[in-house]
Amino acid sequence: TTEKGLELVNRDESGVDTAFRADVLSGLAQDQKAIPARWLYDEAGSQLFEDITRLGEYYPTRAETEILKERGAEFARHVPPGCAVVEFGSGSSVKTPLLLEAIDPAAYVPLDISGDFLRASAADLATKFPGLPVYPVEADFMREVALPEQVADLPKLGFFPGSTIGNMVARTAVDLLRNMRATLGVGAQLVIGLDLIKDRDVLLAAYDDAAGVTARFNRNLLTRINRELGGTIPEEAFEHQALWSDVRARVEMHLRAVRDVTFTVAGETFAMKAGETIHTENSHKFEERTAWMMLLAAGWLPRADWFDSQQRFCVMLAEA
Ligand code: AVJ
Repeated sequence: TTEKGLELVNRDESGVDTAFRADVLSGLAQDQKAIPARWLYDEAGSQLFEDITRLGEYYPTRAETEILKERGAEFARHVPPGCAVVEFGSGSSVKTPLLLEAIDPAAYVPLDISGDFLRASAADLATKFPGLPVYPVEADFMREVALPEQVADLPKLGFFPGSTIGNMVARTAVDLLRNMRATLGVGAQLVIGLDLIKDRDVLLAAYDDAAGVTARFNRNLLTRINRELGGTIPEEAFEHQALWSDVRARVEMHLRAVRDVTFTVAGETFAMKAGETIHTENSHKFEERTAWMMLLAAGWLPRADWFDSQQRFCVMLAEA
């Protein structure tokens, strides 16, 4: 175990992230090859995702920001005064201030597994809201997290924007929502952003933009594998693919081999036929009623929801 900032990453004697290697090797050994989406976000990948949020085709960030900006006063009416906002993830420099301004909380508690992101965004928030106590917690929020004792007696408001829940299959999403309830406690509220099912061409364009930024984001995973795991994947033999699965209500990202390929990763050999893919990300889309069902299944009672002016995105408020 070595320390990268405060973030604990397990590395072997040659410096390889052992969790990354295990996920890649087991993912490539499957019939339908698949690598968990979290590995898309190395430094280059995180920068490319930032670039994605500014693309004309990528509407979710703008739609959610519109809701947080325009409807803040309405959230505030549902939220008790002097609460602690607990954000699942380090927070974005745009969305988090919008929520904090709207509800004027007594404390802000960002939770993130990456100590580096956590400290950077906590410092940024502390400058923007000089009087607001900020208590960052480095933790895996997929599990129940012990909150700092300074917020023990405050009402809790969970914040989970960005339709990040859409990255998870139903079982994982419900497990997370249940654990959020355990973390926040009975009586807590949750503000959660969800992207909505819409015209297929609009969805696909958001994940396959004309400038090719999403393609670079997806293909960067191959670069990362080659660099960090000593891979020999011929990157030019793979193309970005975004597809809509109607039955699963999700956009899937894949890396598709355009010809037969053989390569090695961490000493193991893999072969793919032309047309075969590596599945790299799911982005589930919701309807109001499927979102309510998911929240109810996890023990959350939906109280209100808000949509952007074009009905592309939804922010829901639920109570534990
Ligand atoms: C950050 C997971 C919400 O699924 O829309 C954007 C990631 N992937 N373009 C999403 C992403 C490709 C994004 N989330």
